[in-house]
Amino acid sequence: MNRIFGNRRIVVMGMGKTGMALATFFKKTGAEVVISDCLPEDKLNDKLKTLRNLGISFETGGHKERTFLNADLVVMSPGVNPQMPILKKCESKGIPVIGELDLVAPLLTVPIIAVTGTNGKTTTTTIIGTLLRATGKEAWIGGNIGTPLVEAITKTNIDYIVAEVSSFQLETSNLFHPYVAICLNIDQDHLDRHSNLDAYVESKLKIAQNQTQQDWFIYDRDNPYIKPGLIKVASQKVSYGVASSGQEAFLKDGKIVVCLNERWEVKIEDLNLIGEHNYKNIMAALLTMQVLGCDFERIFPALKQISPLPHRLELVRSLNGVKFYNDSKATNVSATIAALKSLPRPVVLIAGGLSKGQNFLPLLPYLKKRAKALVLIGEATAEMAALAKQILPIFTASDMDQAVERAFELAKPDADVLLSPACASFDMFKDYKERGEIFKRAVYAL
Ligand code: UMA
Repeated sequence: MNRIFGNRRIVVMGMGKTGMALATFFKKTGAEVVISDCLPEDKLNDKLKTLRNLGISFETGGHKERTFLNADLVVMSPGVNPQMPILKKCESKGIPVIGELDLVAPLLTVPIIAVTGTNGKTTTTTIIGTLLRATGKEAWIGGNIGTPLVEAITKTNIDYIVAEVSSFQLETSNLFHPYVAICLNIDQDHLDRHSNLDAYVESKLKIAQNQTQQDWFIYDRDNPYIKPGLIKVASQKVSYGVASSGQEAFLKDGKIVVCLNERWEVKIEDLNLIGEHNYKNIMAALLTMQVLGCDFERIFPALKQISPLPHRLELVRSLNGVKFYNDSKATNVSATIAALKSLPRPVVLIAGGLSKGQNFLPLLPYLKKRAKALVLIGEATAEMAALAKQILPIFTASDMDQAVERAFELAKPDADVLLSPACASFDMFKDYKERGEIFKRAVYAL
């Protein structure tokens, strides 16, 4: 590693989780590293303390041209838009600008199982990692799920890397090459970063761009956006979906059936995860297990134990016959539709936040069928209210406490309360986790 990076001047862009991990990695290789962030110093105090302790140079309050044009290599965090003029200028001067995936691709030597898709990435990545561990394999689980992939480079004695990868990471990747690539589903999201839906779909399908006949591509055959891109996928394609017409995974008579190499059947009543979207996530995971030649006898007990991750259709509490579900991770329309389809009773839906340029129209038929009322919070309130007001009663709330109190009153006695915002959280909260925690606190305060 020293030979590759030692004495080279590397600029890392962004002081988030990825940037901090990248800078730490480069420092250890002996490179001359500078980490640059657009935020002012007083917003980065903890990070700066860490960087000082590690002896890593930094700049704050903007990305200075002199710093960047003096570099031998620039590595971006996923949240950085690769179209930024300063990056284009670096490229025009012959300075390579890469993302995290292309940094790690040549340095990782164990097979990679990579999971992308609009929704369900974290759940599926976790299921695959958990099931692999249940079969005695050493699986490193990380990526967009929260532990930057660069940290896997220094791990030893691992059999597989199970990585969640986002469209932001894939957009800037040219070298990333997973052995098993999984594309769960694609629907509109992040249209504030990707120029349009086609560009978003294209980024997602880059997960398979370097795969060959020796590799595997597992995908949701029910998803209309994946199909047109399949022609470009060179690896062995395996699909899953709700209905069966002789394919390798499907739902039948209350069972998940997976039959790529051998026939595995799992009764959905044996599972803690609910909803068709979760059964499909499980199909993708079980297909991966069959590709890797794992033993069902060891997988099945572990699968039965898997529970929803926090903030994903998480049952918080039951009060006076009303159940409260926290689905704060639903940051786009299709995730909220999946939640509405999954719950058995009508709901009062708490939604809203930052729209990210989405079209909310596809929500309407599900609101009509499954929701008793809608309580709106955040910046998208007016837009969502204008669309839904013909269909169901609409209320607005200025904060989460008010939203929960109002929803509880409206839900009694025959409905449940679901927080599933269909929007990002950053207008009112630090992230979806904080939004979910504040919701839970409000529910327990009732
Ligand atoms: N920044 C700049 N210049 C810019 C843009 C950002 O300096 O032009 C700085 C910000 O001021 C901030 C830092 O960059 O200090 C943030 O970097 P980042 O947005 O890349 O965030 P990280 O903390 O590195 O987290 C990233 C992923 N975030 C995004 O892709 C936005 C995390 O996914 C991921 O867990 C982490 O790397 C580890 O791999 C989060 C996410 O929301 C959960 N992902 C999106 C999603 O899942 O939908 C894609």
